Amino acid sequence: MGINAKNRKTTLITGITGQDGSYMADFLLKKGYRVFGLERRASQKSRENIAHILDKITLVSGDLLDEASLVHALKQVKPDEVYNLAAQSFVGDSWKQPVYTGEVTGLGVTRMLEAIRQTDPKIKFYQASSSEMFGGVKESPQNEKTHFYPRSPYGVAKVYGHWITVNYRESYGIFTASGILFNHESPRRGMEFVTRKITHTAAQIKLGLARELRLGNLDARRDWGFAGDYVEAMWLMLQRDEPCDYVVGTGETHSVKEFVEAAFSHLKLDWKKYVKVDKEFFRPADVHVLLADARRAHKELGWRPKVGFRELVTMMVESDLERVRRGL
Ligand code: NDP
Ligand code: GDR
Repeated sequence: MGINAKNRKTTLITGITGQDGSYMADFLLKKGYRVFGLERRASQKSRENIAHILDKITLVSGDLLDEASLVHALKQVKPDEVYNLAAQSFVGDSWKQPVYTGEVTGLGVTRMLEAIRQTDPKIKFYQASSSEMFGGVKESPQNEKTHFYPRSPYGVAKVYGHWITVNYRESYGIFTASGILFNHESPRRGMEFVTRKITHTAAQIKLGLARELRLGNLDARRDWGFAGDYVEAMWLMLQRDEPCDYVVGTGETHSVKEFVEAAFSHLKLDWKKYVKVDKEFFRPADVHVLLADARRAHKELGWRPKVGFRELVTMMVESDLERVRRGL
């Protein structure tokens, strides 16, 4: 790698056990960083996404609900950069747990920023903001100037997290960047999100282990990219001379139905025979269409997505086919 120990940067990643946290850890290890990950207490650890790098990273205990634990983690790790990727990230559950979602996904950001301010305000901070903040979109495509109109308790909490990130930059001069990322997926995506639910169930159907796939709104449209591409954009935001906020997405939008068609046709299955629309999976208020205008990220970060829609679907279906075959 050619980086001597003195010049090695240190990072603390919250949400390291999740999809993005694990890809970020892979990416920063390749860049030569010392990687620490914040892990919350649980009787059963969820380390599947980081199993392949456990010997290369250090896990420290902490929780976005507990500011003292964050101060303690920062004092222990002494990071140059913090990537705040932890959240209650499932939009559907945010109506069932609205206060909890606000505590973790919203106020959790303030707890981390306060911990940074008190410990070492030179630490650079990345906040995982979301296209869900655009919600009932006011213009299309959406860029950094588009008005927010969140449509879920999750989206509302993310708007708070975004503005408190801007506020700590403006109030205290802390280097904070908010990445407004559109949906990004991968074989490490949680099973409850629609893309993974589709690819995993389609693989089970192909192998005779499931008979149907129950979904909600098939007409919802999303700008879906590959998570492995998006962590690079997060890192690039913290390497700028001046902190700024960026929209990150592919600039293409597809419906849930199109995702289903692509996944089933890759397995040579007729999706219409297996997919059932079920009221249980509709939301009290949905986001109907999202589409990124990521020109600022192209221009200032030199970032562009590498994996396209079809390639992403194929990658996820093939991975799930292999997993289901192995009985996972
Ligand atoms: P995941 O749901 O896969 O990961 C969430 C992570 O947060 C897990 O590691 C989880 O730990 C951790 N976590 C949850 N609650 C707490 C807590 N109270 N204290 C500490 N850690 C906690 O999310 P993604 O990787 O998909 O997303 C990463 C971030 O990006 C999230 O903030 C999400 O809201 C945001 N985002 C995601 C997008 C996407 O399309 N993926 C798009 C835009 C924004 P555990 O393993 O213990 O549950
Ligand atoms: P989203 O992702 O809400 O965009 O949030 P999700 O995959 O959950 O839903 C996308 C769209 O699909 C529709 N849908 C279903 N969704 C789920 N989960 N299950 C179903 O059975 C189903 N049927 C239809 C939904 O109604 C919705 O319109 C993700 C998360 O990663 C957030 O954390 C992140 O901020 C945003 O992406 C950008």
